[in-house]
Amino acid sequence: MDTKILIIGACGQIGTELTKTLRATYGVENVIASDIRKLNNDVVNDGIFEVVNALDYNQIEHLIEQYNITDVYLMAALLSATAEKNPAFAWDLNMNSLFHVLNLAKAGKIQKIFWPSSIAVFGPTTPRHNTPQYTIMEPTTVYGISKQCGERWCEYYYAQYGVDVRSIRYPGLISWSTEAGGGTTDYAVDIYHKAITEGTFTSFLGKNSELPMMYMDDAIKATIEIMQAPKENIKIRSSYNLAAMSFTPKQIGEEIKKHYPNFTLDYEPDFRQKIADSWPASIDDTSAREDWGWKNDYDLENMTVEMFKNLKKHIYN
Ligand code: AKB
Repeated sequence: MDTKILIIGACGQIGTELTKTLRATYGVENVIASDIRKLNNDVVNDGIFEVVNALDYNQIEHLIEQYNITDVYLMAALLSATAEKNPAFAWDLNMNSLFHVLNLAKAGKIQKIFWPSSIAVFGPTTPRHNTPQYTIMEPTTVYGISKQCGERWCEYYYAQYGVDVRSIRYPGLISWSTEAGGGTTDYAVDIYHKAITEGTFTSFLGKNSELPMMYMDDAIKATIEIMQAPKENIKIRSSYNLAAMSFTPKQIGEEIKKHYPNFTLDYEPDFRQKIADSWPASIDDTSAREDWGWKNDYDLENMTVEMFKNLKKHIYN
């Protein structure tokens, strides 16, 4: 059967770029983008788009039947900072949307699921440097708790019902074309915009707060590669550690100064500092590299070149 894709949460930070790449890879007619709101953007205007509430099982089931969907990418979620402000809704959205899709696969209505996890599954008792695939996991954020529980359910549905669900633990994601969506790592997107528009930036994380990060192109590549990998190569059914680079606000500031020598940076840590302090500084992603051939293309240096090149060409031209 040909691949027919439904993306839930297609207008978000990852969904927007994922939709574009999936349409280019599988054909516009084979990718159905959906989100709770209909924006005036490329996701809505450049292909098939449906309004869908990720918490409505019947709506999702109806779309799956209408379009003969085989693969679902469930990208709808509340991220770490937003989730702390609305814990009950974050839990509801992050968990029940996953259950809907897992149950649709269990019922044989779809063949494959992609569900994103995060470095937020780790907590303050996890080894912070080169965090292993298997280690202590005691997340202290609502978002992290929902992702950790989601991972356990993914593994359970695979083991009990043979549901082909695949997942990666995204680090902080940096993109020039889409806004960050309420996370603790968002400063690393805003800093590039402010370097161009104002020449100065105030970071909501302290200067030595080191976190794992990734350029969006690498994250999209990983997402599509894990979904295209032969089933037998996917040996981990909770979620794979995934890494590309780690840096502090001070280090990204120094990289930016290579392009904008007069750029200034100061620090006013807020409630997100506590979240960042509970997460790893760097990640060991050997399993993803060995099992399905993951390899990043971007580090801090070439990502910064790409960010400024694209922001100047497409946004601030
Ligand atoms: C966040 O900061 O909440 C996200 C994440 C690391 O999952 N970017």
